[in-house]
Amino acid sequence: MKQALYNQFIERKKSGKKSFAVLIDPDKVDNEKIDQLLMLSTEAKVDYFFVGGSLVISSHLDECIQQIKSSSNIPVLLFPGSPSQVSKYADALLYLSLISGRNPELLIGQHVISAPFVKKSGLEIMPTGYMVIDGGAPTTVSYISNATPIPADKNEIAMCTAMAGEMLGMKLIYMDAGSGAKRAITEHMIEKVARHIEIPLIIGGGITEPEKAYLNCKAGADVIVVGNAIEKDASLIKEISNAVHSVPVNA
Ligand code: 1GP
Repeated sequence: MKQALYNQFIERKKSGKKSFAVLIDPDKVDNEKIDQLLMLSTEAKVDYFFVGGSLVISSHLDECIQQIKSSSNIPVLLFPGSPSQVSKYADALLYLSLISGRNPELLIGQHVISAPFVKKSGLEIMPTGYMVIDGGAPTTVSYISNATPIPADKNEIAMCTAMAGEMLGMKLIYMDAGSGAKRAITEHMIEKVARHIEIPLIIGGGITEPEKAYLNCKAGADVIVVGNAIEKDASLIKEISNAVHSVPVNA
């Protein structure tokens, strides 16, 4: 199995380097917008593109990724809302299991159905324990997943869920307050989880300011994901990227 990008995640974690991922939802961007995001992201030294969304109604996932790959070297990781969002043009797949929920379909059911197709894609597979944290309002992910999010102040539940995910063999933990969350995940929760796992920790959902991204990293996040805020104001790419990359390596 391919492991190049995951090895990079591990190397970066070991050296204390924080990463910034721009989330692109193919439903929300046209060709012109993709070009603008590519230009700004390259300039700002963005580390990864995450591509996907809870719905992805349109059928231009492949074209969207091809466009990104044709003019940028930034790795593209699929962040799929469903098994239909697998594209061989990406570099890797965040192979999500919703470990914070109790919906068997999203823990293992859909994986079983799509396994031959996913394997055939040739993508680098990154087993990811996906945890939805209450962000103050129902988000698309909480509705679609039909699973109760972890309450925002239940740090111990988040910690134990992430620990269980790691011991079950997950290679990454992704804690998500959901796209456009009213409240991003607290630093307390991030700190608690980060202290109890060794695998890289991805944090996203409702991050709208560089300061918040910085504090999240200081609390233990290894990768910060921002989508919604950037769709509204693309100049944030540079500001958030600078903030994430300015975190001291021993933080
Ligand atoms: C959502 O974590 C991502 O799944 C990013 O959230 O769109 O709120 O930045 P935002």
